[in-house]
Amino acid sequence: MTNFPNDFIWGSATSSYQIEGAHDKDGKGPSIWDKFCKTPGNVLNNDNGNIAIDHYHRFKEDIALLKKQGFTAYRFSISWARILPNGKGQVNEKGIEFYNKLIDELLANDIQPWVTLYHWDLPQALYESKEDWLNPVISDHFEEYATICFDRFGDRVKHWITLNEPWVAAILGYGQGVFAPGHISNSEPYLAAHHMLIAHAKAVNIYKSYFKSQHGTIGITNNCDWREPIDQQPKNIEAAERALLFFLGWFADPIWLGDYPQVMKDRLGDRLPVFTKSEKVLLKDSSDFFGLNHYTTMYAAEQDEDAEEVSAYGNGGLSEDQDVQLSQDPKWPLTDFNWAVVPWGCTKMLQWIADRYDNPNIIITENGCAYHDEVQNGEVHDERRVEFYKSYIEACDDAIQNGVSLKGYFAWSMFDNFEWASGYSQRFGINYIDYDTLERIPKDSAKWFTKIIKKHQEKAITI
Ligand code: PNW
Repeated sequence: MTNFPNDFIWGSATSSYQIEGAHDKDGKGPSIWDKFCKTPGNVLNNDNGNIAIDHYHRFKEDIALLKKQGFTAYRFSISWARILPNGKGQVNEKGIEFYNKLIDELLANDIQPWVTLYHWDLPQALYESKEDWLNPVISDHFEEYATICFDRFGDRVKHWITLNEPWVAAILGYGQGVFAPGHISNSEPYLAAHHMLIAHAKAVNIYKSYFKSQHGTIGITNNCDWREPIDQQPKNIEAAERALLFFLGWFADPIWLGDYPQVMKDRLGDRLPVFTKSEKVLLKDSSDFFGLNHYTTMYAAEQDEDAEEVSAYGNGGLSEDQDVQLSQDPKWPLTDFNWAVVPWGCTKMLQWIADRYDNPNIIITENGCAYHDEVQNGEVHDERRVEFYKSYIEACDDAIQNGVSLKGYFAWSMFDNFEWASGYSQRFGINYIDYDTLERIPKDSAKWFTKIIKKHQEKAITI
């Protein structure tokens, strides 16, 4: 905790479909996740977000908990289909009202809202009319939706995130088919991602052109796990670098450096769309901060032609395009989601971003872990989660010590919630949810955060 600046942002995060419930209340239209969950087998135990943790009705209680636990920032996302049930056209005033109440309640409790516009719940209507991420027209619809949000909420919201993890939406949604809308393809992810980047840039352009007087900041959040070369052979060092470029460079290079990484152009040929000159201009420097979601680390090696295709874990992207073989070190402890706990990978990830993108202001917008918790006498002693957070926050401290401009950290997640294809089987929360009663039970990790935040605030006052 020695190197965190006094104005460091300590927050926790959620997303609309994972917590809100009220899936068809007050005029909300269905999203691609409402639809995806209806097909048996798509989600473990055929769970869905119909009720989730019923945050829609319990948001006041939830904000009281944020306040009590000391958080001064809260990241949540807006459900596009709650604001525009058809994805475009008629605005649903009841949806606006919900987010107005949420934002006002946060501000009344001195908690800064960090608002994500798109956390994967695309209005189903756009999908059905084939105006989803595969169609270039989607960037106009996103711009329209974003404009409504800036216009209606921007007087009070000063921190915007356009897209959450376009890598996941593209690869898991349009490549591997494990997330909505469930497509399997080796070209659609590159097209969908291209349109996501353009949509992001257009929304930022509107914000900078017409909402300057709101004096807010806007950026994008990408996810990336660290790729450590399995040994020091040049071909494996190169493989690890290539994996990072296919993971994060894919989205960050167009924004910070002006175009897709050369290695992606070389390997993908015409499966990788090309930006026009004006799109490049719009994209360049279109993020006020570098939003990063980081969870784990894997070893990378050049794909051995003879080796059997091993995918310990589905986050390699379209690995055949990269020729990278991923693996875990058996010595690394695993979370119950099988993601390895490797804090030094976080330090290296932050350093890599600082080096490649000229030391931008980074905000970790998600970091966390899933463990199978148990309630004992009304308490949840999640020691492993406390250890996880301790070690990753120390890793952040190390990065700052080395000169990385890390400005904020959001824990994923404030609550146990609907963990996408894993349904309710995985618990990422620092607050436990009893899914029978929907009672919120603070875990030891939440109490640990309260102490850390307090300590930090005291330090800031005495200096
Ligand atoms: C993120 N991967 O998802 C999301 O932003 C959250 O909504 C989610 O609950 C959290 O992390 C935990 O999963 C990811 O395969 C999903 O690399 C998959 C991957 C990464 C992040």
